[in-house]
This record gives sequence, structure tokens and C-alpha cells, in this order.
Amino acid sequence: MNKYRVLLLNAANMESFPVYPYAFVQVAAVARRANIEVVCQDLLGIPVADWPETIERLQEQHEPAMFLITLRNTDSMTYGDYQLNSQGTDSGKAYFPIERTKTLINTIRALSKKPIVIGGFGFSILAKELMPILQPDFGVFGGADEFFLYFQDIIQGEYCHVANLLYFQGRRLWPIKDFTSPPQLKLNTPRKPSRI
Ligand code: B12
Repeated sequence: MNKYRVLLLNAANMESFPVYPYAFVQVAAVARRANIEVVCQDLLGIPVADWPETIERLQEQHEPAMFLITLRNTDSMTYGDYQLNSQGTDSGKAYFPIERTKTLINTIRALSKKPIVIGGFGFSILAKELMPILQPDFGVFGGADEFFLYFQDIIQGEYCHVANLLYFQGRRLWPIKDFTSPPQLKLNTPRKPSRI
């Protein structure tokens, strides 16, 4: 029997171009190694007004130890999607996954005291900036391996040693050491070919 069960939610799918969130496959596989069951739910097609009912139902049904959220994209990366035409309307493709994810976090907060954890590519590229905006309990930068390896410690409030975990202590974002920016590459200047 699995020791823990968590919910993994996605509010970042794109109505005009839906994909099955591959994080549902990979995160669940990593969790399985740590004997943790992951129940996945994409909120694509579920109106925001119905999210509270959906979360409540999932919570009752699965009694998760935590709510995990994957943020795959920050936007569509297509400038034209966000531009208004001469009639003042947009292309219909503009979508706002960060804002939707924030709405999801607020919805969960209103219904549960369980920790909320966010990860995913979209989160990781802007981890430091998104932590104060989204205000989850934890952010995971990059892969999910360490998070599940130390899941029990995190549940028990001992998480300083989890390498890629972000969290607030008071108003201070930890860890202080900045691993969320890519390391500066020190490129060696090519040597001049020696004369023969
Ligand atoms: C394959 C791919 C596609 C395929 C998807 C096929 C499919 N069926 O999934 C196609 C071509 C359809 C596609 C479409 C789009 N894509 Co694309 N895609 C990719 C690509 C190459 C890989 C994504 C992937 O599946 N990775 C594997 C998964 C498992 O990785 P992951 O989600 O990051 O999850 C890992 C970790 O982040 C972590 N994790 C994830 N969630 C969580 C949650 C928790 C709690 C924890 C602990 C950990 C965790 O664990 C996972 C395992 O390590 C990336 C670039 C890249 N190299 O990553 C771009 C990328 C994600 N795509 C991007 C974009 C913009 C799009 C589109 C919006 C393009 C468009 N305008 O149509 C659409 C969006 C579609 C949608 N509905 O979301 C951008 C996003 C950038 C941004 N700023 O938002 C990227 C980064 C490419 C780029 N240009 O830079 N895409």
C-alpha cells in the first residue's frame, strides 16, 4: 500500500492547443519510486466557477497529503496572441497560465490547509519571481526527484536540506544561495594556432 497520496493539478493547459501534460507521466513515475501515489487532474475544460466543487470532490475522494501543481508554460510565446486588432478584440488565443494557476492556488487555500507545491518548466524559468506572486508553500526548481526522496521530511517540516526546494521563512525567500539562475559560462578564448 502507498504511504502517501498527492494530487497533481494543471491549470496551464491551452484551450486552443491542448496537450496531455507530460509532467503527469514523469512526476507520477518519480513519485512511485518513493512509494507515493499521484492522482492527476487537468482543469482544461472545467470552468473556473466549478473549480471549488472539483477540488472539494477530489479532496474527499483521495485525501491527499499535499496539492501539487504543474506550471508548464508562462504564456503562448506568440506576440500576436496578445495583441488587440483594430476592433479592440484579441485573437482568442491569448491565455494566461500564471493567472489561472494563481486562481487555482487561491481556490485550494480556501478549501484546505494542506501544503501547496508548484513545479514545472514554466515555474522553474521564473522561480524567484513567481514565488511571491503565487505564494505556494513550496516551489520546486527543476526535477521532482529530491522532492519525493525527502517527501516524509518535508511533511514533518524538516526541509532545509532539500536542494531544489524554495520556500518563505517570514518574508524571506529561501534558499539564499541562488541556484535559480543559470551559471555563468566561462568560455576559454580559443588559442591562436601555434606557428609551425
Ligand atoms: C514537447 C514540447 C511540446 C509539444 C508537446 C507534446 C505533448 N503531447 O506534450 C508540442 C509541440 C505540442 C508543444 C506545444 C506547446 N508548447 Co511546448 N515544448 C515542448 C518541450 C520540447 C518539452 C516539454 C515536455 O513535455 N517536457 C517533459 C516534461 C515532463 O517536463 P516538465 O513539464 O518540465 O516536468 C518536469 C519538471 O519540470 C518537473 N515538474 C513538472 N511539474 C512539476 C510539479 C511539481 C509539484 C514538481 C515537484 C515537479 C514538477 O518534473 C518533470 C520531470 O523532471 C518544451 C521545451 C523543453 N525542452 O522542455 C517546450 C515548451 C515547454 N513549449 C513551449 C510553448 C510556448 C508551447 C506552446 C504554448 C506553443 C504554442 N504557442 O502553441 C504549446 C502549448 C501547448 C499546451 N497546451 O501547453 C515553451 C514554454 C515557454 C514558456 N515561456 O512558457 C517551451 C519551454 C519551449 C520554448 N519555446 O522555450 N510543446
